[in-house]
Amino acid sequence: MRLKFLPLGAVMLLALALIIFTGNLIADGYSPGDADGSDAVDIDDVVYLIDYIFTGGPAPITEEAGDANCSGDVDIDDAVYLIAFIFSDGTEPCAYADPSGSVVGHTGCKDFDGRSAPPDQDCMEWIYDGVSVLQIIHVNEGLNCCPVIVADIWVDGDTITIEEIDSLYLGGCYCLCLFDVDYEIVNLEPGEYRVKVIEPYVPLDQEPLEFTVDLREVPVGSYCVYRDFYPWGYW
Ligand SMILES: [Ca+2]
Ligand SMILES: [Ca+2]
Repeated sequence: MRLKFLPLGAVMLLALALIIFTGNLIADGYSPGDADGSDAVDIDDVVYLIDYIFTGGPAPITEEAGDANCSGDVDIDDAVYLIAFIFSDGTEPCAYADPSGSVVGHTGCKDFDGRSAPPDQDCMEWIYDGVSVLQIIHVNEGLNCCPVIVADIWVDGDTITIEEIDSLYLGGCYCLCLFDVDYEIVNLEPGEYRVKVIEPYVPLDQEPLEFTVDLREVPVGSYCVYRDFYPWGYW
């Protein structure tokens, strides 16, 4: 009843504020994983997603709310992700765990019979999946020719460092060789990164294999440095 006695301008202002407030809630009011829009991420969201995916139940309140793992679509992986989060202390919806890297494969000592990069090139080729996984191939990595191929890989802010370790200290041979080595870095957010490679057989006065790339704009690419000293360029 009191409202009746408010000046018309004040009433209109109040109404406008309510519209703006409610509009913002509709536009922005979702949380990743809160598929049913209850303001909580819990088992109900898992049930809701399963109902949507398998039995034609109602869709998540927004695509983003249902996409718990931020993969770009809503599927059973989101339900599995939520179950891990709720029951197994898994990662929060759309949060990135700490990035980490590892060696996932490598060639043997190369003989350059038809390979793309000639032996005087020291190259990094990369593919980013747009979400969290960066695959890097170090083409023509110089190492001991009887290697145990390992590397220390760490991500510090926007810098990715790959320190390749010379296995000679583990008992190698008296020769060097070129290899292609595959690395994988997971939980890496899209963004611009400085990639630094520390190579055991590149002297400090030589150009380092180091470059900057914005993975959002260049998810696939390569960067090479010319080398004319052993073990590069010797063929
Ligand atoms: Ca919910
Ligand atoms: Ca998803």
